[in-house]
Amino acid sequence: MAQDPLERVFNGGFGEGTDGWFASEAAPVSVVDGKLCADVPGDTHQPSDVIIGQNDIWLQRDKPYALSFTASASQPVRVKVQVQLSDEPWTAELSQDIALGPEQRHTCTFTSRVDTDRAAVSFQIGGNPAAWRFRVDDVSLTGGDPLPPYVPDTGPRVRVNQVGYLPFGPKRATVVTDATEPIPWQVNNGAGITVASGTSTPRGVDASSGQQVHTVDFSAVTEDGTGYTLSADGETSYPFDISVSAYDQLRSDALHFFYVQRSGIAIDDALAPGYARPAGHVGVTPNQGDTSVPCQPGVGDYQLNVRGGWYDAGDHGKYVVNGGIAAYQLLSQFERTRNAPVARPDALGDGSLRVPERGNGVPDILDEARWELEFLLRMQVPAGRPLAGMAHHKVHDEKWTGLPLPPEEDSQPRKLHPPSTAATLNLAATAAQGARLYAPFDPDFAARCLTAARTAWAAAQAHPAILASKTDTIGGGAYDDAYVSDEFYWAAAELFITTGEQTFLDALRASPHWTGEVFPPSGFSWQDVAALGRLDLATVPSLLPDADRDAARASVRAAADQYLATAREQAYGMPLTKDEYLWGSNSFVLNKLAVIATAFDLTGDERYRDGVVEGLDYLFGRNALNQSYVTGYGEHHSHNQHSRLYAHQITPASPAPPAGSIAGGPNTGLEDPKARRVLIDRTVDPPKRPEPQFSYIDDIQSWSTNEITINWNSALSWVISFVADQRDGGVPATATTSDEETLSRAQWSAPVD
Ligand code: 9MR
Repeated sequence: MAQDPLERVFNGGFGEGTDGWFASEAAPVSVVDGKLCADVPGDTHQPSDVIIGQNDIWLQRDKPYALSFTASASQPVRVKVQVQLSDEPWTAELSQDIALGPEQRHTCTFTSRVDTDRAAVSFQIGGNPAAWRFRVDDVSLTGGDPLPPYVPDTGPRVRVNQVGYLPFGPKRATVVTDATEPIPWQVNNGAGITVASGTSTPRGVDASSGQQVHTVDFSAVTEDGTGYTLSADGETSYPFDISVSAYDQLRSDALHFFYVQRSGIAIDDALAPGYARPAGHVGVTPNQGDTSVPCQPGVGDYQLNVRGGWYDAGDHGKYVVNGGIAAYQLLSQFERTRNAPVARPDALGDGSLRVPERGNGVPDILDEARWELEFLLRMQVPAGRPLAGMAHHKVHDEKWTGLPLPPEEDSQPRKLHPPSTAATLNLAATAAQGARLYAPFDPDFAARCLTAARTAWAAAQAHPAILASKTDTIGGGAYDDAYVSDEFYWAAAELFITTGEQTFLDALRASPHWTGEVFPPSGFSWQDVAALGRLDLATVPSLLPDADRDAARASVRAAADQYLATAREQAYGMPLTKDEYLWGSNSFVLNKLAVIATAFDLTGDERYRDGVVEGLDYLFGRNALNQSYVTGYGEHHSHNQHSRLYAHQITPASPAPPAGSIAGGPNTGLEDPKARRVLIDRTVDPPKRPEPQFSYIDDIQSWSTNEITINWNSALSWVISFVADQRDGGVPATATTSDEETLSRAQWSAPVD
C-alpha cells in the first residue's frame, strides 16, 4: 500500500526492522512479531534517561498534527511522549504523560508553532522503579501539507566535468533532453564569446540513469581558460576550466586526506588548517587504545601496541585488508613514476606534500605510506604466540559510536580481532612492495619489511584458510573475504618482484590466477586483489621471464579494452554498467581507470589515456545528479560525507571533510536507513527504488552512499597522479613502439619529462 502522503514517520510499522529509529544504549531494541520491543532497566531516574525515537521529522507552523501509536507495558508504568526539536533549544510541540499497561491505541493532537525538518518523535520511558518491557507498533504522525517525493537538485541539464578538461584531452558532455533529433550546442569562453558550436548525438535512454540523453563532443576547443560554459536545449552548464594544470592541486589534496586521517599523531594546524586535533588512540584517557590492545576473548592472552596507521573511513577502525590495498595504491602511485614513460616523480618527491616528514630526504608519498605500513607491521602476531606471523584482521571499538566523535574522545574499549589469511597476505604483499621501494632511503626499514613479508607468507602457507567472519560487524566493519587465492597470488607477485626467488615464481605459476582472469568486469577492490599482482608483474622490472611478462601485459591491455568498451556504451562516458553501482561505486570506476591508465603506460596508445581522462568527467559532475563527488572540487560537490571526524553537517564546530575527499558514490544496495528513507519513493505502490545513478545522497547519515575511506581516496590519488602527469599530452617517441621496448627503456631509468 502506498504511504499516506501526510505521514511524517518513517517505518512506523517496523516492517523494515528498526530502520530510522534510535534508542538509548540502556534499552536495546529489537523487532519481535512486527512490534518494536525494548527491555527498559529499572534503575533510572527520569523519563528522558531512556529514549526511543525518530529524528528528521518535518513540522509546519500552525498546522494541526495527530500522533498515534499502539503500545503496551509488561506492568503499569508512566511514560512521556514528545514531539520536539531534536537539537537546541529542544522545545517540545507536544509533551504528554501517558499511563501504559495492556496494549492500547493512543492518539495525541497538537498544533505546531514551528517550521522545522529537525523535529523528533520520542518515547521517554525511563524513571520507573522496576525493569519492564515496552512494546510499540503502528506509530504515525500525520498533518501538514502532503510531502512531495524527494527530488534532488540536479542543476542545469547540460552535464560537464565541473573541475576541468585537459587541453589535449577528449571533451565530452551529456545533455538530458526529450529531443529525439540532434540539437545545437555552443561553447562560450569566460568572456562570453562563442568559441565552438555543433550538434549533439542522441543516445536514447541511458540505462544507469533512466534518462533520455544526448552527448556533445567539443574536443576541438583546446585553449587554456576559466569560466567556459556549454549551452544546449536552452540550458547552460556549470562553468569549467580548460587547463593543463586542472588536476595539480587535487593530486596533492587527494594524498593530504591520508595525513588528516592519521591515527596516533597530533594533526598540525600549520599543515592542515582547520583540522588540528590531539593524537588519537595513543593510550591517553578517555581512549582505550591503541598502545596496548588486548585480543578478543579466545584469540590470545596478549596485548599489542598497534598505534598509528590511518583511520579507515568515517569510523575509527583500522583494518589490515583495507589498509593493505590503500597502502599498495600509494606505493604503486610512487613506483609508477619510476617506471612509466610519462611521469613526474618530482610531484611526489620530498617537500611535495603537507606532511610533518617533509624535508627528510624521502619522497613524501613514501612517508605517508610508511605511516600505514608501520601499523600493518604492528598487527603481526609476535613469535611465540599462537598463529605467530599471521596478521590480526582488524582493531576497532567494541561498539559502534555515534557522530560526531573526534578520535581522541573515543572511550570505547578496543580489541584485536582474530588473525586471518587475507590480512596476513595483505601484510606480506605490501611489506614486500615496501622492501624494494624504501631500500634506497632506509635500508633497515626495508629489511624489516622484507623479513615481516617472508614471515607472513610462511604463516599464510601454514594457515591458508583462516577467514574473517562476515558477522563480525559490531563496532566495526567485517571486511570478510571467502576467497583468498587472489591474496596469495598478489603476495607471491610482490615477493617475487622484490626478491626474484624461484619459490615465489613457483607459487605464482601454481596459482589459478597465473593464467586465469584477474580483472573482474566490475573492477578490482579490497576483496579482489589479484589484479594488483598482475599490474605489478606487467610494469615493475623483475626477473619474470619475458614471455610471462608479455602475457601479463597483454592481459592488462585486454582488460583495459573491455573497460573502454563498457565506457563507450555509457552516455555519461564512465566504465561502469548499470549493475555495478555497488557500495563504493566511485572506487570501482577509479580502479578500472587505473587499469586503463596502466595500458597507456605500457603502450602509449592514446585511446587508453583518453579513456582515463573522459572517465574522470563522470566523477566531477558529468552524471545524472550533476554532482562532483570530490569535496572542494566543482561547482556542486559532495561535502557532507559520513565521518565522525568531519561532522560539520551535524556540528558546526567540527570541520567538513577536507578538500580532495571522494564519496563512495551511488549504491543501489542502499544499505543505510537514511538513503532508504529519502531515496525510496513510498507514495507509489509498490515503493519505487531510484535508478542506479540516483542512488546517492550527500548526507552525513548515508554511510552506504556517502562515506569516505582510505581505499577510495587511494584509488583517486593514483588516477589523479596519472592524469596530472600527462601535462600537455606529449607522448615520448618510444611509447608508440612495441610495449616491450617502451618498458625496457623506462626500466629504472631517469623518468621522461
Ligand atoms: O567498503 C566496504 C564495502 O565494500 C562493503 O560492501 C561494506 C559492507 O561490508 O563495507 C565497506 O567498508 C566499510 C567498513 O566495513 C567499515 N569502515 C567503513 C567502510 C566504508 O563504508
